[in-house]
Amino acid sequence: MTCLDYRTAGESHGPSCMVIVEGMPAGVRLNMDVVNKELRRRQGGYGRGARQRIEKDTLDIQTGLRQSVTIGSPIVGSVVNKDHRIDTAPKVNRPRPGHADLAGSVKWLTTDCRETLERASARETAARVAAGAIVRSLLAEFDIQIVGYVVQIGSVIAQNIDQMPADQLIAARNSNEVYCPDASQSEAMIGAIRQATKDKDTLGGIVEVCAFGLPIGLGSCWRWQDKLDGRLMQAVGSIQAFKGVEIGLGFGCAERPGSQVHDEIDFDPSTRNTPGLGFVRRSNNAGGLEGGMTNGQPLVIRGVMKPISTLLRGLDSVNLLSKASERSDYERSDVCAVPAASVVAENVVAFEIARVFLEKFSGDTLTEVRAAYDFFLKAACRLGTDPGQAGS
Ligand code: EPS
Repeated sequence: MTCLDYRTAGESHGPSCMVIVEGMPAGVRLNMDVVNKELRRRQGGYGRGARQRIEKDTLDIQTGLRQSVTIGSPIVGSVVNKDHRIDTAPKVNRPRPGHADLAGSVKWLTTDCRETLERASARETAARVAAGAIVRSLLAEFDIQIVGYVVQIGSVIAQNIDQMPADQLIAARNSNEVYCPDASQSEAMIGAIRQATKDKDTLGGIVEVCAFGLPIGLGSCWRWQDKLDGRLMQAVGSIQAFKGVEIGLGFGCAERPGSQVHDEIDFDPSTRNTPGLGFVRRSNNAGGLEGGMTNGQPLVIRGVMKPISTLLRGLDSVNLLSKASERSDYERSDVCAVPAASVVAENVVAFEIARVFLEKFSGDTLTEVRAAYDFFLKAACRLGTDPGQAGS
């Protein structure tokens, strides 16, 4: 059986962005509406550039399905780039500080940054979103909901979104153009992006992803490679332009004593038959992860995106041919892509969750995955009432 995994390929102005998803169990009905809706959301958000008026992203799936249902073989899909002009696009010799231009050009021994920027471009995130959105058809079978949204743009910070249930978060986030569940701050966020546009500048921010309905025990503390917190940090931290990731209280843990950090445990028998198995917490500073494993609380992860490195006003740089000091090249770009990044973060988190879910509840078919899941929940529910039960 193949472990769930995915690869992406494609250049920003090449013919298409490609994705290959391997290890999806057979028997999952793929909801293409979800996939294409996520791709559309990724293209949106206030602050996007002119490229998004050219592209109309949808996923064309070529393999792995029969009558819209997975057969267990690799799923290959592509998103067409309407702005396909990689062979004629101009050379870029003045690297943009903050972009992959300089490091990539030196690494691949070229003075034309285009060769690096085409693949380094955040256009690649269309394929990542497609991969995450594909596996959401599996997660939906187990009522796992994952919601990504914006919590900060520039210095404007969302308030009062803790404790919102999934459906409320989704509705609030969808009500404005910056994908922020705190509608009272969304206008100020839009205003900040408008000001950055006037200043020929760019803006970053913070996105948050919350996952609901996760059973206890996804991930592992046995090997560092299997710890779910580390795996999520790589997934989110590898999104283009991300510079930091935190889980739950994150860096806020540093200033508090343990008594104000750790989430004390209660038992509520009325929630015994939920994925949390009745174990409830008075807070969720751990962000749903302890020891690299899910603990039955909502999983909360945040990532910070730096401002886009292509500024209309340019930045001081060096011409790679002459070594003379010059302003960096301007490539058409976004002023703020934080709302789009929240969609990317949501879907890369979805993929990692599907991956650990199938590690624990593995099976070639959805039927077997469901049987493993049901068996585990039943056994976990009996914990403490069935002496000597471990693994038996
Ligand atoms: C990007 C530069 C811009 C963005 C692009 C990311 O591309 P272009 O120069 O073609 O306008 O639009 O993002 C996307 C194309 C996308 O679909 O997200 C960059 O340099 O990273």
